[in-house]
Amino acid sequence: MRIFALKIKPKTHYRMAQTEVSTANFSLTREEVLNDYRIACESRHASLIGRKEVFMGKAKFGIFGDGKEIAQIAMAKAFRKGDFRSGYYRDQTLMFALRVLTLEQYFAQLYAHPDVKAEPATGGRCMNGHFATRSLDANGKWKNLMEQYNSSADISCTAGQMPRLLGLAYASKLYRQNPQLATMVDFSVQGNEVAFGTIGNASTSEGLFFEALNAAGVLQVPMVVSVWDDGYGISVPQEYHTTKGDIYKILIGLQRTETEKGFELFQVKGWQYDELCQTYLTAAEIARREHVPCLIHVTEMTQPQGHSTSGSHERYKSKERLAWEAEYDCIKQMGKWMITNGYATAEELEEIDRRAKQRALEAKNNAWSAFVDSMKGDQQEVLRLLAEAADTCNHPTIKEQLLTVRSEYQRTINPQYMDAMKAARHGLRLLRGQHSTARQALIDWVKRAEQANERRFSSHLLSESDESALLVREVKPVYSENSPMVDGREVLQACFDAMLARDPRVFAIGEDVGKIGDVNQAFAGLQAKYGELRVGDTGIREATIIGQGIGAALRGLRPITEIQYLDYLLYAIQTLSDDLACLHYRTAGGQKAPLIVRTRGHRLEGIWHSGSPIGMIINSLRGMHVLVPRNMTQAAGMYNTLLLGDDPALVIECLNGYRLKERLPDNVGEFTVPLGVPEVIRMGTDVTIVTYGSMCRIVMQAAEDLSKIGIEVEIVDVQTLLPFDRYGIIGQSIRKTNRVIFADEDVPGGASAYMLQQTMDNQDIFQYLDAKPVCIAAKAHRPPYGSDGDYFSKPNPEDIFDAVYAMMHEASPTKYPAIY
Ligand SMILES: Cc1ncc(C[n+]2csc(CCOP(=O)(O)OP(=O)(O)O)c2C)c(N)n1
Repeated sequence: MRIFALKIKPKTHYRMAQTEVSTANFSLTREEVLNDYRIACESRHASLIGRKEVFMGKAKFGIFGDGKEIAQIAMAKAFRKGDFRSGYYRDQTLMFALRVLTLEQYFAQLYAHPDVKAEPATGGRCMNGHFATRSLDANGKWKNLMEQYNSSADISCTAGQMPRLLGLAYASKLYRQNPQLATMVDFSVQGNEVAFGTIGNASTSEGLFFEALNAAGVLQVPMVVSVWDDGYGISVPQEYHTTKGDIYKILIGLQRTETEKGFELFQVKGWQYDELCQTYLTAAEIARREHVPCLIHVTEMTQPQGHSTSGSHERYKSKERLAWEAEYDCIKQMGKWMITNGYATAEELEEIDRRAKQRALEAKNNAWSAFVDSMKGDQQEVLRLLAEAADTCNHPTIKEQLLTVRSEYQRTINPQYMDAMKAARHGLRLLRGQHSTARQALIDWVKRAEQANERRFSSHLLSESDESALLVREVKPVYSENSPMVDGREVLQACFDAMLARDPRVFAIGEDVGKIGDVNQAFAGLQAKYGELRVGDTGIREATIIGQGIGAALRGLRPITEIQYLDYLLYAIQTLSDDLACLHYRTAGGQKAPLIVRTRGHRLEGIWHSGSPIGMIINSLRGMHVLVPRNMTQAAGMYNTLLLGDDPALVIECLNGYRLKERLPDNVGEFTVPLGVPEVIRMGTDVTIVTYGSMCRIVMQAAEDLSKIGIEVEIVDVQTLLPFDRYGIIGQSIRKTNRVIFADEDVPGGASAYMLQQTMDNQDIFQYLDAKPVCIAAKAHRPPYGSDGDYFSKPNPEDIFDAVYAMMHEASPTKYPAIY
């Protein structure tokens, strides 16, 4: 055993004055060092073999962690059970070292093996290098996260991991500082868990990186960010990415001082094993103990095989650089260090490397066999069914064609599920019109296989657990004689008060949410009542507000994160779409983040305060519920529903509804609005108008005017766009009126078109229509400021009136003569 003194070289600005680090002396046994070297070698061989597999056509794309092994071995030493990782595609060695990824699983992901037993991170849904551990059991219930090393699920978008990282670290702060959470021992022990982040040097140019770092410094959360610096971002060298060509230099201002809170910064070379170990142990200790964020800039990393299988780095790296990379390869340097310090002989290292290669090859073969074998059943079955169909076919040409389909399928190299399906469907095309048991058997197989493939490739978009928000039963609001008329915002305030009182996991954050209780005061007075940790202000940083919520939700909490205005959701839409909405899907049910995102939008004033980009939202947020309550009572009921469920959701309140009077339900904390159930808010016989949100009031106004001239409009408030009308309520209305208008204030072709498509495709309304269905939308531009701007841009009651009237005129020109 050797003992090393702490020898992290202090920079002039490097201070650890506040910290007494117990890792000042640490030991590395020979056994441990040899084991580390073995893991690094296995990881390297996995990368080398993986690349070859892609070039042999056995996988479609490969991106590997070669050149980054040793720093990750060091990080693993500091990583404890209960901790979380939020990183990117280079982190395979960390995952191997933590033993949360086997070599077999690594290759299974490369091949896209669609079975969580073989590929537990994503069930074959993400390309290789997208790591994740499973936080949920097969029933979608939380596992004990304190018994495992945790990795949140990677996404491909560079720096997209940063907002979530902030939230994972923030959860520790809540667990440490909110005593009401002390019983949640499956998620935290006094907030001692560190969130480890990794990012490539080039990706630090992204705004999300700086936003997350700044927020972590403000919040003082236990987050250890590593920048893997190999000098390039694909082909683009450092000087194009970073001012002064050095991320460390430009982050110096974050460094904490004796008097100011901030970060602890470190810089260390990616090939210096012992220094890396010391640095990681030191940083993790500071973060864990003091809740101070740390950043470790790991320099002089390499990329032996280039960026990915898409190209070769010889095209953009100089000969000198390539020679340097070969010499400063981290595994080579670790080997040298081991020999110099007496840990191993050159022969021993060679032997470790030889065995590592063997082991990686063996794992590759195991994974490939398992992948291929998993499809053999389908293959044999379809070949048999096609042979049977050909045997029993009396038509010589068709028989021959069936045998051709069969032999082409049989000759397919590395056949997959789709090849079986293609062959069966092509066979059935040939068998059309025939009545044979062989044809029926093939049809039955296709139906069964469709179901199986639906599970393999399309399951888990939403929660499938018994906590699904879709299972939450309706509880109607109760009113008594004494139920007061209040401002809409007070209904919400009473609802949030009840939520905060009954569930310590709930907290709300956002711009102006804390002290003033949000810009429309739905949280007014609640910070004073529940404290800053439960109802808190944030900086103006929409993406990381969402990330803060995602990370906390991944660790068992129930955040309500607020985006102040719907128009500013665009700042966060990438994180919502790429990270939150697809989380449950991309992990094949392995992780969930039941985050409630609250915002307010639709009509108010001007280009940036009256947006309703609903098409953008519903198209990019599949995997979330998107709720559009027409008033604050409906909103409150929806919040109650969501909190009982375990899916993420976006609730868009009506910006102009907070001061409108509503009756406060007696059971404001308990009543629920079921999701996917539209409400008929006005009965009528002539035309159905399908709408939602603020437009409900506009349409209602038009309906009153139409009623005066004898036209009765039925108004359906869809209430939730995702999910959409699960029980065909709109279709029922159209069956009665035979005419329909879809009205909203999105752009033409936006959510009005979506509502039309949903009812057309799923409710077969075409057969009930006596008139062409009509979509009413806003103009394609955003509304100018002022009342005229609104009137001439967004649908107004007169537009609705005229559209309905035109339909009635078409049906009966004498009864309804033309207005214009
Ligand atoms: C938002 C986004 N832009 C571009 C890409 C394409 N892309 C993938 S990796 C990469 C370079 C990243 O370089 P760096 O952050 O230094 O990490 P490295 O791959 O070198 O480890 C780029 C541009 C992406 N995945 N996401």
